[in-house]
Amino acid sequence: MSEAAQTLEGWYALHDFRLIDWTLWKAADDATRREAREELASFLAEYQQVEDNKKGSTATYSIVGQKADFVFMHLRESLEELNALENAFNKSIFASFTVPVYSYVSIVELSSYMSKPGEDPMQNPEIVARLYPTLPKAKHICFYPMNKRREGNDNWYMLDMESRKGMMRSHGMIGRSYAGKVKQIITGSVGLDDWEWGVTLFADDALQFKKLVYEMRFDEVSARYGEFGDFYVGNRLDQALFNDLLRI
Ligand code: 76R
Repeated sequence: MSEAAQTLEGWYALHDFRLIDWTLWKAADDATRREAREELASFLAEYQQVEDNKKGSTATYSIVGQKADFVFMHLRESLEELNALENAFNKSIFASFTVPVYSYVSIVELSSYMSKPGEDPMQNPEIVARLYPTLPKAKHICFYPMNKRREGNDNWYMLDMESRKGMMRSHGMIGRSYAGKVKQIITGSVGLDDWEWGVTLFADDALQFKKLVYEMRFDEVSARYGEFGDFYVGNRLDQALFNDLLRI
């Protein structure tokens, strides 16, 4: 058996993608729409408070294209909290104008491929900050799930540790060349959802998503072993922009 990579886990993550039923929303009377918006605003304020208290983080983005209209990406301390959050939202008036279209359950993950031997990672504030991140207020988000291939001669999980480390080093070097342009949050989902990882990228310039993902396609770990699900890309929705989106 090959040696499993050690992983560190932080907050649990829920990516909750929704469509808005515009026909229903437009048909609703003004009072219902107002109530729905006020309730939504109080949810967003509550999420902000959790973030201010460093008990989690929530990012809200509109999604471009027909796969969804918006996404909540929630990070919280437990699966129970994530479940409570989605249930509370589902009971809201605004939620009755939305249709859930995709969700992803995972946990913030750092793997040990690049870690320094002998160091206690939890004593390193940079690592702790990456496990419990406040999601960036970047203009754009890009999310997609992925696997590492397990087929024939291309089986990531049969490779020895040294080969995997070498490939992950090369992967990390490409990633680092995008420092300051793209922020990545890798969430692990083996045993939690249908794919092995969720990749969430944040950037102020959406073109950098294309540049980074394209460059990585030529790197062995992605070229040979990467399998990818659907991509979702979007624009940041703060309270005011969410309000604009819902204006009829
Ligand atoms: O954590 C670190 O910074 C160390 C280096 C590193 C690891 C261990 C790293 C760096 N990644 C790691 C792990 Mn990554 N990453 C992806 C994708 O589209 C594709 O081809 C792949 C999707 C992107 C775009 C990306 C970006 N990374 C992983 C893992 C877990 C693998 C495992 O455990 O087997 C996956 C699935 C994955 C996928 N990676 C970086 C980036 C970027 C931008 C960096 C640099 C981060 C930085 O230095 O701040």
